[in-house]
Amino acid sequence: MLKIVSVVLPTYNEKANIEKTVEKVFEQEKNLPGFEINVVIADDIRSSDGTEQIAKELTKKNKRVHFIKVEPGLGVGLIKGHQYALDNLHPSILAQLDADGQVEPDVLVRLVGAIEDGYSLAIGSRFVSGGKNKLSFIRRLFTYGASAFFRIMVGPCDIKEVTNSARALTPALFKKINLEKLPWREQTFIVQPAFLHEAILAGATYKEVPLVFKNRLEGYSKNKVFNYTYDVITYCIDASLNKLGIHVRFFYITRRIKTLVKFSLVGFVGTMVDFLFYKIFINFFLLTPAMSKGFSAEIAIVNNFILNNYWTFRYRKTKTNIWQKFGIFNLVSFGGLLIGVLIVKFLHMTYGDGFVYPFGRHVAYNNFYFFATIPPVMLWNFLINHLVTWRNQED
Ligand SMILES: Nc1nc2c(ncn2[C@@H]2O[C@H](COP(=O)(O)OP(=O)(O)OP(=O)(O)O)[C@@H](O)[C@H]2O)c(=O)[nH]1
Ligand SMILES: [Mg+2]
Repeated sequence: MLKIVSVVLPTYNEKANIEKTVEKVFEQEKNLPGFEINVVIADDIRSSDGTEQIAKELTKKNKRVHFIKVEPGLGVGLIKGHQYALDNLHPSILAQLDADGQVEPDVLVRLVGAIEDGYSLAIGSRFVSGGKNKLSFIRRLFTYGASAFFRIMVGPCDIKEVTNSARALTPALFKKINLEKLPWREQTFIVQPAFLHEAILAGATYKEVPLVFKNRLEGYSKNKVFNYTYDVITYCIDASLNKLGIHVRFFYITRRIKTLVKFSLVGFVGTMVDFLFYKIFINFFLLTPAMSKGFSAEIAIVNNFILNNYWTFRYRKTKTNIWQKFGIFNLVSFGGLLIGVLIVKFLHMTYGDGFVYPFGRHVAYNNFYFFATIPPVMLWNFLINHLVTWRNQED
């Protein structure tokens, strides 16, 4: 009796790649004596490019190709794909690969080999001998950074590759994984490192096998590197809090309030810029604190506009062009600027120019005037930009 290895191929608009990938996966069978390959294509319901039609044709031509339609998200594709295989195909090994031809399917032979050697989890890796990462500099930096951060914060230290999907595992291990804790329904690639983490908590014995990752054959990337970075950082913090016995669902919460977190970070950077110029205007141009605050606040406004437009609210669809947005941003931020100037003016008039001497250092009063403006101005800025400048106008 041949043993079955099921290979899940998650797809989201992969019409140009799916046929070729399936063909290449089946080609591996000759190098897997004793095994029969079954493919499960888990196509995202948002796929609109005809992937479904091509995949369905493939299922007609080959009974060992299976097709399911799944809710949005890479994690949903992978998990539902494995669940389908377990329910319908009696697999001895569960495997998964990208469907875009980036990874040569011959990695399947090495993944299956590791499971045959007794490991319960095999990880395709660009970082072991024979592995290669042929992506752009930014992508390589991300892969490396994510891996380092994951190993330090979450561990184990000896896993080198945490952010790709080429893996194989035993059904027994899959069933032990706590899907309640795994954020597999989130629309992000975080399922890649998170799945590893949960598998290890479930007692996985693992081995990395070499993998060459090149640029995708056709189609476009669904990987949003900046969002993914954010998710990796918050997931790792969450996991290390868990290790300390603190269960606050940090990952989920920070995902829900992501816009606010980004906006606050921009606000923080803007405040540094504001403060820097405030001090320059006071100390080098000898302007009054209130006037310095007026100029420095305007510089910070430009800084914040650029960061918010190209980062915080990048994916918002608005009907206004960039100059209109900049105009509105300035107009509403002017409220914040005015609040800041008035607070500084009031405090300066009340307390004048003086110094305090904490720890033997002298600190000018005008520093405190500046910091007193931060909370009210931030509150004003967030509310007004949330409600006006970047209001979603998709309809
Ligand atoms: N079902 C499903 N599949 C997805 C989703 N996002 C990505 N995929 C598939 O998962 C695989 C990996 O996605 P890619 O967009 O190639 O991500 P990547 O390989 O990190 O990025 P590139 O290097 O630019 O290709 C591909 O086969 C995609 O079609 C999704 O939301 N749902
Ligand atoms: Mg890809």
